[in-house]
Amino acid sequence: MKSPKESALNVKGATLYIDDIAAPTGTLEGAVKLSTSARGRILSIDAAKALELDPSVRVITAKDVPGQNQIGFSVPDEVLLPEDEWEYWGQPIVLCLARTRTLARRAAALVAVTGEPLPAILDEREAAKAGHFILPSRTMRSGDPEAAFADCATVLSGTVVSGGQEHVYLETQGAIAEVRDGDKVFVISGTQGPTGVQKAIAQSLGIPMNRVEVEARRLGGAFGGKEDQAAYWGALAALGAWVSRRPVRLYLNRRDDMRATGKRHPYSSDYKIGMDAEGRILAFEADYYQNSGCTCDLSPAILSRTLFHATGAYSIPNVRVTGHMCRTNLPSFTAFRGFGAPQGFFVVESAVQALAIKSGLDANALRYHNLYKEGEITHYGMPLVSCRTTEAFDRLLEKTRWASLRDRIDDFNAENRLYKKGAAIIPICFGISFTKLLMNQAGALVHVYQDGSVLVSTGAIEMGQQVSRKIAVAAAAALGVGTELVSVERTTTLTVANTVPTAASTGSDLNAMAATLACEQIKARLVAKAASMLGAEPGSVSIEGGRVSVSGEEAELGWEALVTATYESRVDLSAHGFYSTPGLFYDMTAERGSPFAYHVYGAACVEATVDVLRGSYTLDRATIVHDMGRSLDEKVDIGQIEGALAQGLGWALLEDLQFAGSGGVPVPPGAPATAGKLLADTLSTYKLPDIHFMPPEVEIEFLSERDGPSALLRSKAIGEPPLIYGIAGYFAVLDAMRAARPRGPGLFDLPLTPEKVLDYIMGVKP
Ligand code: LUZ
Ligand code: MOS
Repeated sequence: MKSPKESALNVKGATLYIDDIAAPTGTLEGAVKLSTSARGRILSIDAAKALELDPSVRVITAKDVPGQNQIGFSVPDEVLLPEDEWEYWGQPIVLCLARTRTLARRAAALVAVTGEPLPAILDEREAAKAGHFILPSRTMRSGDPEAAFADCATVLSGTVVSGGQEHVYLETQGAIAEVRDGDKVFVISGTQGPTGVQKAIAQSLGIPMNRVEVEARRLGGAFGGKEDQAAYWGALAALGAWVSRRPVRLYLNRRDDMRATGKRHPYSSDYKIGMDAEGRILAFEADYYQNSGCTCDLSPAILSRTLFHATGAYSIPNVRVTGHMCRTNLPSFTAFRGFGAPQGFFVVESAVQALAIKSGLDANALRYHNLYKEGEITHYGMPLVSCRTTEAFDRLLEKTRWASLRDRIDDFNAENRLYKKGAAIIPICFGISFTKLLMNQAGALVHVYQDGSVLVSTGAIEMGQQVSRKIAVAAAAALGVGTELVSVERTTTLTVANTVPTAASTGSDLNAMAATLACEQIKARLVAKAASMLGAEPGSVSIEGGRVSVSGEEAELGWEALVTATYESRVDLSAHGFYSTPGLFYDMTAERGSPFAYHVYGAACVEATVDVLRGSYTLDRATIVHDMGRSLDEKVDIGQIEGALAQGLGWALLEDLQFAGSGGVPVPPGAPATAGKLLADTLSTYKLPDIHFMPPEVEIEFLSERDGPSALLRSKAIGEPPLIYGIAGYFAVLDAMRAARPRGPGLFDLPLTPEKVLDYIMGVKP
């Protein structure tokens, strides 16, 4: 199989990103002035010094917004530029433009903002106590947990904490905006969702959407960070262009990006779990305190994914789970690969681990014993069809030779005092579809040109995940030609309208299906033409591999000749395809329904070694058994699993997102202005997983194909589910450090940094 075209071009540096695109003559570069305290009221903005710097300097404030100074769509709580108050450390207050980026940055530094400090809340529990919620809390329940707890032999409760995570997309946020023909706006945006950017621009400039074109060529990674939040930067660039009547490029440097933009939501959660004497988990309750940050953004959708995945891959008959969206004075937390599911998984896995510690049962046995089985119904009322958790777990036990691995680890730990080993298996069950019903739709536009070459446009954004490769595979299969004939175009609101973001792992599921539906229309016309040319019944004509056959016999008619003949007989060689995922429904009042097209299953084992004196650790091996249906491109899918594992391990173990002064108590007006400031805000201080951190051996096996619900050509979504495997890293390190200090308490506070490991081993109270 040929290597994916996009990645080859990327490696050669032939693909262009926002900062590489040659901007039109006269382009102004943008820079933002960020707030430097957690909350305050603007008293004055003095631009005099900035304007003296260079004649090209423009300083744009909230007063310059011609339409609504509002881009929040679920809840109108997100201003483009603040009129009155700023709500977090690092919020853009003004936009500066100048002929070079350096001048723009210097101008931003020279704008003097004076403000009156206001009290701020950084911590989600404090926000909850103060009643600061984005929206009312939400509960899902099934069975009767209270009654069930009374029947349990073991019941325990505890608290679980998980930190946020910076996206560290390779390409930071940015956009290039231009006013065309006096009243139209054209924007090249680094976004996962061009329609959202288009809407935000139309709303803030006060013009209809048909005068705004948004194009997204490709992104240097996004990971959820550009699902909603790219709209902000696109709208800000458009505002700059609208006001200055000059093209504007806004491209953030890493530090501004890390300070100003949202990240994965930190959570703090309370759980209660109970099991019977046989180790069957009977009841589970949890309250999730989501730190939503200062605006709504995608927080409700993320919270719903947490609640849907509250029981992980476990069948628990009695459940009550409640999520709280706590409004705080931190950047608005947002989508990040996994979208609330990792946070939910970590809570239930911590609860199961705590049960094992308390009861003395083997954690792995406890996990295995409680896996979802075929046909079982989730706490939101959806039966699991073709459920493969046990199959994946069994195969993993076999592949890792678990019993002897456990023995080897125990022997090693008995013989070594300075190093301890550990291992853990985490199963996954991940629902595929946007949790918001209306978002499960996609469109595509396909042209077959006279020479037989094919052009496909969809709403899918290429961000390194090779979605264009998958769409090419699907379109080629639908038309009956080789993939080399298919070119997948950049995404623009001009060719496909009203698109949803490329997100929720559904990019290829939805868009490749829309492209397929368009291709099928064109193919039917080609088949009809071939039938008339060959004097055959249309039903007997097939096109495959670029060859036309009648009743299985190859005809003297190739693809190119057929296309040309069809064109010459004045038949349309273009088609629009539209797909909406069938069979989805959900009753928000009853919290019951079938919100997902299907689930992805799998299991991962991670092995780790802890250095007892230092608290540092190495990851020795990861073994993954993953259900992905029939892969549309195995190399791409393996790459996606490896990348997701790295991000999951980074979140679980390494990436320490901390804000100054967030140790709980509210920040009074007189507090040091550093409160709320992101501590590690550059790549030299924010520690990321790298090749040395990753296990030297990562083995991935796919479960064989099986009938059951899936996406097109029996494939399954790949983007997010494998990120959950990173949690196995947490429990592997926990297992090893508990070998060093067996009677210590459970510790469920992610990321499990070496500092925490050492404190645990030394018995230092957290
Ligand atoms: N985005 C969204 C997502 O709007 N809804 C979802 O359910 C979702 N899931 C994962 C990632 N992004
Ligand atoms: Mo997302 S977390 O943009 O799928």
